[in-house]
Amino acid sequence: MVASEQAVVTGQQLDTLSVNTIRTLAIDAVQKANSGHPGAPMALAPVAYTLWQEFLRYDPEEPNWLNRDRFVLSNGHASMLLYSLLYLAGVRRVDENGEVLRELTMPLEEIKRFRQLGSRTPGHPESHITSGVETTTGPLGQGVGNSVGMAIASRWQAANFNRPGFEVFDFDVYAMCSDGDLMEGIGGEAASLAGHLKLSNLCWMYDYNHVTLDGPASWSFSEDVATRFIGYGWNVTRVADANDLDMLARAFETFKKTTDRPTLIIVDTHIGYGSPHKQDSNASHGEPLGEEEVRLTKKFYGWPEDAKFLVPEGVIEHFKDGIGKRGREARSQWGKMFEGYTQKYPELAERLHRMQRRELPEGWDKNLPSFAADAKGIATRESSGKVLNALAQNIPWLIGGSADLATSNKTNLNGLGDVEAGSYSGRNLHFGVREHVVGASVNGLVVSGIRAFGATFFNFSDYMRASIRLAALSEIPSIFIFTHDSIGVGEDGPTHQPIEQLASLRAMPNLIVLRPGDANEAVEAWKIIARLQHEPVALVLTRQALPTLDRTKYAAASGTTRGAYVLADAPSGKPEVILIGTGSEVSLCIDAYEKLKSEGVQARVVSMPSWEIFERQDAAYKESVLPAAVTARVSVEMAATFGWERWVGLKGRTVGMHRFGASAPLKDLLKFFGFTVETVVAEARKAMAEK
Ligand SMILES: Cc1ncc(C[n+]2csc(CCOP(=O)(O)OP(=O)(O)O)c2C)c(N)n1
Ligand SMILES: [Mg+2]
Repeated sequence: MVASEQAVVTGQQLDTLSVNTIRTLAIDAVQKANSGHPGAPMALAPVAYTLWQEFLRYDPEEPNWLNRDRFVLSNGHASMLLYSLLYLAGVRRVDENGEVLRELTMPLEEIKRFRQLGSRTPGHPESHITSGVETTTGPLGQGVGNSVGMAIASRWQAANFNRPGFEVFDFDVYAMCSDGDLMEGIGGEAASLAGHLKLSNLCWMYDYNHVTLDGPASWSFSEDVATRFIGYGWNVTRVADANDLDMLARAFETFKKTTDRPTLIIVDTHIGYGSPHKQDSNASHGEPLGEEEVRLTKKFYGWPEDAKFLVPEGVIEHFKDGIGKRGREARSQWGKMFEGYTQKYPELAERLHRMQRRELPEGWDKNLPSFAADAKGIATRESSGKVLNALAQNIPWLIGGSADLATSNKTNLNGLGDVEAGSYSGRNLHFGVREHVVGASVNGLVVSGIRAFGATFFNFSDYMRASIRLAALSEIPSIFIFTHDSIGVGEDGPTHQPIEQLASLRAMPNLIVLRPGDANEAVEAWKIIARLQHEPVALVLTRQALPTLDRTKYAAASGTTRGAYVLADAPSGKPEVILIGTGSEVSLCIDAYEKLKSEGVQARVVSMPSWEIFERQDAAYKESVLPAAVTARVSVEMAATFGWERWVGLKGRTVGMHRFGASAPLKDLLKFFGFTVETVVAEARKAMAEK
C-alpha cells in the first residue's frame, strides 16, 4: 500500500518534472536565441506530453515506421515544443536515404542552437532539415491542412493494403493548432473536408488561449468554434484546464473511441497572456521573456532559477519508459505481423517499400500514348489526361483530384473508383471547391508515401500557392495540375485568364514549372514528373486545342527532358533570329518560322517547356540551344513577360501580356493582343534590325 502510494507520487512528480522540462527548454532556447515564441510551448507542454507519453504510437528508435501515428504542429511558431519532445523522447535521426542512424535527430546542442544558421532547429519546423518533423509548418493553417491529407492517406492505405489478420495501416493523425489556424480560411476548408470524409482517425488539439499576436483574440475572433465544428460533423470535446493531465487523457480516449467523425479537443490555456505569474500582461506574448521574467517563471515552476537547459535526472528515462517502451512494443508487434504479411503478400510489401522510397514500380511507363501529327490537334489538358490515366494504371499509388473541376482539368482516373466517406480505397479524390486544402492535403498525402496530385484552373493556383511553396521548400514531389492556362480561356474573361502566374511560379525556388507545347511534349512532361522525388511540379495546360506537331519535320518531343530544345532550325544551322515559345505559343512560333523561312530569314524555334530544367543543363548544351552570338531573340508567351529578359537578353524582344485579359472569343483576343504570325514576324525583324 505504502509502496504503491509512493509510486503514484513519484509518477506525478515525474509528470510535472517532464512537463516543466519541456517548458524550460523552450524558455531557455528562445531566450538564448533572443527570438521566438515561448508562450505556446509553455502552455501546450502538458497537452503534448500527455499525447506523446500516453497515446502516440511512435517508436523513437524507428521514426520511419510506416504505421506510426503522425504528430503535426500546425502552430509552427511553437517549434520549441516539438524540438523538446524530439529531444526528450530520444528520436533517432533518419538520413536522406531513409536509413535510421544511431545519432539523435535532436541533441541538446541543437536546442542550444535554436534558430541559428545551419541548425536542426529552425524558427519553424522544417521536415527536410529535421527528421522526426513530419511536415513543415509555420504558415498558419497549412499544418491542419496537411493533417487531412495524412488522415486520408491512413485510410487509403488501410483500404488498399490491409488484409484479413493483417492490419498494416491504422495510424492516427494528431494536429496541434492555435487560434490562427482556425481563423485562417484554409483551416475551415480542411475541417469541412475532414468532417465530410468522416476521418475519425484525425484529432486536432486547439490551443484556446484567447490571444493572438496583436492582443486578445476577442479583437477579431468571437465565433463559437465548438458549434462551428459540430456543424462540420466533428466530435468536439473540451478540456477546461490544460494542466489537468487526467482530463487531457480522457479527451484523447474520447477521440480513440470515436469511430465516425474527426475529433476537436478544445484546450483552455491561459499562459499566453504572459508568464504564469503575470496573467494580466500581454507584453511577452510571441517574444522572448527577458532574463528577469525567465527567472520569475522558473521560480513559479519550482525550477532552479539560474539553471539553463536543465534536464533533471529521470526525465529522459521517464520518456523511455513511456513513449519509448510503448512505441517499441507496438512497432515490434507490428513488425512481426508485417513479416507474415511480406511472406503472404510480397507484391504489396514491395509496393510499400517503393512508396516509402519514392520509387516507381517496374513498367511504370508502359502503354503511354503517343500522338500522330495533327493540324487541328488536341488541348494539352486532354493529352495530359490520357497520359495521367495510363500512368495511373501502372502506378497504383498515384491518386488525386481536383477542386471541383476534374471534368475540366481532365484529371478523372477513369474506372478507378472514388475516395468517399467510409469507403477510401478509390483513386479519385473529390476535394470540392476548396483549392487551399487541395494543396495542403496533397502535401499531406505525399509525405505519407502516396504520389498525389491536385488540380484546378491555373488562375486559381494563387489559392494553392502557399501549399505549393511549402512543397517546394520541404522538397516533396507534390503534383499540381493547372489547366486553362492563359487568355486562351476566351469568353470566361480576365477573372479566369492567368497573366502573372507563370512568372510568379517560376520565381519560386525548387518548383518545376512545365508548360508543354503539344500532346507529345505533354507525354514527355509526365515522364519527367513521374521521376521527381524532391521537387514539386506545376504542370500548366491549355483548355484550347493545339496542333500536334509533325515530329518527322521538327525535332523529337524528347527534347522536353532538357527543359528547352531546338524544335526547328535555320536551314543553314546558323540562325539570325531565335523564337522561343512555351505551351500554346510553340505552334505560333512554328508558323512564324515558316513565314520567315519563306522570306529567306534564317530563324530557329526553341520550345522551352521548363525554364528550371533548362537552367540545370550544362553550359555547352545551353549554348547549343541559345548561342550567345545570336542576340536577336523573341519570346512568345501569352502571359506576363516578366523574367523573359533572362532568355532574350537586352537586345531581345518579348511578345506577351501587359495587362489583364478580356472576355471575348479566343480568335478575337489573339488578334487584339497580338498573338499572330504577323506580330511575331514583325518582332523578329525588329530584333534582327537591332543587333
Ligand atoms: C499564414 C500566417 N499568417 C501570419 C503568421 C504570423 N503569426 C505567427 S503566430 C500568429 C498568431 C498567433 O496567434 P495564435 O495563432 O492564437 O497563436 P498563439 O500566439 O496563441 O500561440 C501570427 C499572426 C503566420 N505564421 N502564418
Ligand atoms: Mg492564440
